[in-house]
Amino acid sequence: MLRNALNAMGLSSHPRINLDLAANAASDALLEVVSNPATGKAIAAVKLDDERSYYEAIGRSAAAFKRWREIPAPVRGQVVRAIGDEFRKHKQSIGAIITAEVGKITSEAVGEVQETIDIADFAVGLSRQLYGLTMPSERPGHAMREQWLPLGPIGVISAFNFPNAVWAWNAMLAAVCGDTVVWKPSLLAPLTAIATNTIAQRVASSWGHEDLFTLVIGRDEVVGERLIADTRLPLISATGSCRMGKRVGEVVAKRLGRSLLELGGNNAAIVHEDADLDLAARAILFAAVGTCGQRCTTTRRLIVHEKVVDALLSKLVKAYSSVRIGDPGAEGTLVGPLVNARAVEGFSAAIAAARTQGGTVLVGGEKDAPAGLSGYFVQPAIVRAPASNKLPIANEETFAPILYVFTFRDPEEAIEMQNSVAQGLSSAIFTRSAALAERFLSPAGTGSDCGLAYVNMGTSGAEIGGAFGGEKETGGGRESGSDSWKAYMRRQTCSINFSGKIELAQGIRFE
Ligand code: UN1
Repeated sequence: MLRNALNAMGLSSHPRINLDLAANAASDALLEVVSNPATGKAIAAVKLDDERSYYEAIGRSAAAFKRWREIPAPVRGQVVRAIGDEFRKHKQSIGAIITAEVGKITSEAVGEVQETIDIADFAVGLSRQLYGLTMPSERPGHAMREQWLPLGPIGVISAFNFPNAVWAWNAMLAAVCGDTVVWKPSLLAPLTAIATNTIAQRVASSWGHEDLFTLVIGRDEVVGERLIADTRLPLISATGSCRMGKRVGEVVAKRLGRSLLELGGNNAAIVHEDADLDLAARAILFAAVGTCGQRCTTTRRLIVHEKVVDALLSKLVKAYSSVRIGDPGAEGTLVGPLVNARAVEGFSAAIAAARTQGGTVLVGGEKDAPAGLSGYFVQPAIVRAPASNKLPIANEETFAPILYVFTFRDPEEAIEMQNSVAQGLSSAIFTRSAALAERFLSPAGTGSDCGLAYVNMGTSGAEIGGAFGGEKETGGGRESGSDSWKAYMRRQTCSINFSGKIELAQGIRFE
């Protein structure tokens, strides 16, 4: 499957990928063995960057930036349009690599590539809309405006769980903004990164633009730490854990660079007494177990009105019991494996902690490899908090399918519980009441404290058109749609004196 997908994209003999050496590559420090999470078996070895190749890569990207910024933005948009078309062509093949490498089920893997195509389309339109403002000057015979200029080579750090689309959120916008991109992907998903970057750069090269998209793959000590400290990169956009984001934020701030952080979430859905429970159960199921609970937007906490908690839970437990867990590449599978053994350990440790803290596991919670598979499978779990509503483990983001259930009586209490965690990425409310929904979205900022707030929808599955990201320990950055592009440009305020006289602002006389 992997070989076929690479062949279909003309990548079977890529110098970084070795499909035969997988088994004995572990001893070479500059080779990373990639495993299939569904089988636990090695599927490829990937060549890593060392210090020298890292420096060269950034140098090439910095040189390419100087050429690329001279290309008018709408013409840059045409290159991005061609890149989007190429991803359309290879959607299934890239999806197959994502499935093989991180265990995402086919429809979600292909859906991720669709997200890349969507953001490419968005970026093409944007390439004619990088609008600045004009503003009236207080001085006669003066004009004022602001313009947005290319920023530089941009460093992008991405996580394993969206190994294709998160790069695209950054790279497609950066490209129309006149920036080049240096990408450090997760070491758990280098094959997707190689395929993705090669496809994009192949198109750019065919338009005469070398080194727009550069890949640096390596260990944190060799590549990651250098990248975040590198003053040649004015912006580092990082998606991943809060722990990683704190390190990136600290190092980039020290050199007074810019960082755009999209970090962990501990997302809750509030279900009111008047909610459509069938609709809520369906939405929550996807949000909680989709991608095997490994989205930053996964629903991790349910806050349910005490009058409907039993009814909702019985629907959910039934749905959880019938969800097909298995080979992520097989039709009908809804839940694939976790990404690696460490993730399984994290899952089991959280379930054990929940039990110790008085939680009741209503369904799932076991390690469980389906017949014929030896990978990192678990049964998605629902854990009911004790009557005290206290379950400290629920304050942590365990990157696995565990849904903690709390109850409330008073709608204000529900919002307070929803906002009580350290992260602030995504949130949802299920209700038929316009008043309760609007209260949740209150313009005073007293509702959800998250970057994403949904009504009658699960917490995951954002469209690319909106700005994506969150507050508090989620890092504050916004990627993807809306005006996120501004992060990839520098703003210049221009004042022009055409009066033939010198006039000072604020009425100052200096004669
Ligand atoms: C992530 O998990 O890092 O909203 C990104 C969603 C997807 C993106 C998730 N569009 O669930």
